Amino acid sequence: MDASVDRIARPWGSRTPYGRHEPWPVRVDTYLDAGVEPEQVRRWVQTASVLHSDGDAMDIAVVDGRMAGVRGRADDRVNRGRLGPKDLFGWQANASPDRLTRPLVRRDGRLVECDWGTAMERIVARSRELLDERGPGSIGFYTTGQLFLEEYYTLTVLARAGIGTNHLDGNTRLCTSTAAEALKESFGCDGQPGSYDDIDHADVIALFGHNIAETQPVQWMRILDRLEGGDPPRLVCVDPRPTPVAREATVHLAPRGGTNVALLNALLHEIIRTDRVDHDYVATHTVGFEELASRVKECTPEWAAGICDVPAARIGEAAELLGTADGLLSTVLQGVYQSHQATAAAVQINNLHLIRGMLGRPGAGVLQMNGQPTAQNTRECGADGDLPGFRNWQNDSHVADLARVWNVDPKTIPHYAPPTHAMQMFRYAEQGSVRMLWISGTNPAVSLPELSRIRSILAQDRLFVVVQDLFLTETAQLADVVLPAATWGEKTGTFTNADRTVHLSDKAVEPPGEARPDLDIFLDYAARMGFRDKDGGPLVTWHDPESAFEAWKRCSAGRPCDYTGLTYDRLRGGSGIQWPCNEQAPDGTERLYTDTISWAHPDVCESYGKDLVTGASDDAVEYRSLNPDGKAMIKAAAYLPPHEAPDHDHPFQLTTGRTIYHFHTRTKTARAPQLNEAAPDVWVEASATDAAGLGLDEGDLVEVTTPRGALRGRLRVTGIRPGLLFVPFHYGYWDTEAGHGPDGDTPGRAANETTVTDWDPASKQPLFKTAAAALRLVERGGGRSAPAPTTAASAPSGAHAVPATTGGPSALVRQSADAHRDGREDARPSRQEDAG
Ligand SMILES: Nc1nc2c(c(=O)[nH]1)N[C@H]1C(S)=C(S)[C@@H](COP(=O)(O)OP(=O)(O)OC[C@H]3O[C@@H](n4cnc5c(=O)[nH]c(N)nc54)[C@H](O)[C@@H]3O)O[C@H]1N2
Ligand SMILES: Nc1nc2c(c(=O)[nH]1)N[C@H]1C(S)=C(S)[C@@H](COP(=O)(O)OP(=O)(O)OC[C@H]3O[C@@H](n4cnc5c(=O)[nH]c(N)nc54)[C@H](O)[C@@H]3O)O[C@H]1N2
Ligand SMILES: [Mo]
Repeated sequence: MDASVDRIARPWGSRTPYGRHEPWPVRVDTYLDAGVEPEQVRRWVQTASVLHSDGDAMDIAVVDGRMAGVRGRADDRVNRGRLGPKDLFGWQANASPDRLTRPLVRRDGRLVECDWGTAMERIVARSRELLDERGPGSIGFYTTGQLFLEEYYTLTVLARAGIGTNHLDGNTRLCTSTAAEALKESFGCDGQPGSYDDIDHADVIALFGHNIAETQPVQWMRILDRLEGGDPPRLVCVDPRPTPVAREATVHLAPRGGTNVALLNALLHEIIRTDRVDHDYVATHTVGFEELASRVKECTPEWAAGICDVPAARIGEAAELLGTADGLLSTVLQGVYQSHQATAAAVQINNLHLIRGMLGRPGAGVLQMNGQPTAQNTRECGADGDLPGFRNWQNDSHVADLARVWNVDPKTIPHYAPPTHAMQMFRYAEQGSVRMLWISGTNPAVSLPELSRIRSILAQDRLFVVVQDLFLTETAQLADVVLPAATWGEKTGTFTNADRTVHLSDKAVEPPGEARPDLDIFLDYAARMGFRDKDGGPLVTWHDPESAFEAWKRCSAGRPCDYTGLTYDRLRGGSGIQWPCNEQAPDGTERLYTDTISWAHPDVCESYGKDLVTGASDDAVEYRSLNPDGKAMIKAAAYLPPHEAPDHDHPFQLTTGRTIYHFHTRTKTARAPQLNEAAPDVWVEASATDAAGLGLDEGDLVEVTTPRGALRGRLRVTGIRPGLLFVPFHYGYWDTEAGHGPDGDTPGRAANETTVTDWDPASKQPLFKTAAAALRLVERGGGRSAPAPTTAASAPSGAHAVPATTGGPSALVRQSADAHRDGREDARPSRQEDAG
């Protein structure tokens, strides 16, 4: 297998087939800068990818104090040496010449450089002033799914117990708040039941609104390898676009946008009708089956076919596969989470597993996926507003326990109401009750819905905006203070992937200029603010990543996400380890719920649940009467149509999402040449039928308009379902010629100019996947093609000859079957002490 492969042209590399229940073979992917030979690399520094939630373990090659490449870690349970295109090339952004190197403060309307003392004192002065004049509710923190565990935990402590605000959330709200909510609704507590190893054992893998080929390419390699091996799994794909997953699927359902609940109810109907129910499992481990059975009684495939515009026979075929699988693995992501019935739909997938008894054994699992690399930590550390360690804000004994850990009075920790979700925090800023917003590691001026509104909120004089980032992003340009952060590769910390695998990420190189790790910035702020515990000692008692990790371990003790068995040393050298990891499970825990639904008991559960239609929180009494013994909860939901339906003026549905080569608002991937060139600008996907109907062709410049706004891009004709348009949301404004957003009458290119301010009632996740839109020609393409990749879901379907996406010599990546080539031995363990 030793070969060099153009990993832009062939994103998944070559195959290492394996059979069911066999171990996934190793394939080590290595990419080094031109001119650097493996022998020259003296230091390989251990880490994992921060460009998706897979946790692909890798080593950074360091040559002369600079990053010179990356190599997958053969010993890691997650990727066995493989890396995806973003993992391979994205690190180059770290050394981009336009990194922020000094703090900036706004003076006379302009951002000017200053020293750290000046910037921090300005933030401290404003914080004190607001605390005195308006109280803690005037300060909000909006963070990310991309920092490290130690940083989130510190931020949570200072925001909740230091400032005492309820306004703390992450962009995980836009990302996987529905994953968390669906797990709480079904199992009483967040925490991923399944394991990536289930891919090795499943005979049916069902992907719901999840383009895993592009968004977690290494796990897709694993599925592709199984498809070429003995006893391959059959795939069910629910996605309106012709993704690579759809192309490999035995059954592909391409529903009308926003109709997941109707489709799922029909699948549940069929499984119950054909009695593919595991009645023993249902009786022993669940409550609520009867209600589900009666709710879906009328939801026949024919009924759903009318709503979803999918043939009833195809729904029947999918139900047959799901109903007869002996090892069913389901994965769920944004096609489900970013819609109006997000939690209701995600919960139906949990129901499917519960009624079929498909949990807690190899090959039988559900992955309510994460998106961002460290989103799991945002959630477990409470930087999404929940209480740390999956504690229940409505349970006084949980609040008291947290107060004990922090040595504060329970009253100091706001728990009078649900935490403020991000969309609400921006609303408060718009209305003027939030007067300071500290934004770390996220770019809301591109990633939140309805950007004209977000820009106007952030630009208000009365709102003091702090932005902590690597670059002068669209958001940073609107800030009052900009703090230059050190990032992955330049700082040490841990993070946890979607299947609970904890990885250590060591510092490889020095950050540029005066940039500082986010942890140091938060610690500095806590010290300057003089936050105290109830005995007058410092509230934040740690001073570096490892001491922060130790503090977090104390907070996690006895909770589902128990880290007490982990240390930095244990995480160095070998594979990542799955939590809970403690005395009972010293090597970590592959799957949850192997015996019982352990965290749903009323005394221990993280949440008493919510009404899936209104989002209202249930209380302890309701929960106890529904679920006195702490079983899994089967919650039924009726289908409700999307809030915005196509009409005469806006005849299309519009959905937005990702391509394999770019990450979010592209602050990193646009600065990696191979990735940037593979998809340099925005495009608009439409079906051949719709293009022909409007007389449009590949490469035409088109305008997409919704009631909120418009964008322009070139047309790509694909096999997307007729009636639906797709726009990638990666393209903001910082790297356009103008360098700023849409001006006057000329629409911009950001997808979120068009999206709607609306969210799922239970998870509060905004709706990025359904809107009604119009499409029109602006200018003929004249033989040009859209700047969209040809390798994945945006592959052209028309007769038009479109040049294939390739990377050329600079995208050649070495693949090796031998884990111990390339001086691998030298790298273990790769310790931080070697730095120098
Ligand atoms: N290359 C790349 N990888 C990434 C990221 C990235 O930016 N780029 N981001 C990471 C993050 S943070 C996240 S959250 C994940 C997201 O990963 P995914 O959820 O896989 O990505 P999306 O493209 O947002 O959406 C997935 C699919 O949902 C489908 N869809 C749209 N509407 C519907 C619907 O109504 N029903 C159904 N069933 N499907 C629908 C779309 O056609 C799309 O193919 O990716 C992670 N990985
Ligand atoms: N239309 C539409 N909109 C969407 C989505 C969609 O599918 N469609 N998906 C949503 C989803 S799932 C997500 S996750 C969001 C993502 O949206 P964002 O979080 O806004 O996207 P990023 O570009 O990843 O922004 C992260 C920022 O953090 C900075 N950064 C990176 N590492 C560090 C670090 O170590 N420290 C600090 N301080 N900063 C750092 C980066 O430079 C970048 O500016 O977008 C959401 N918006
Ligand atoms: Mo995400």
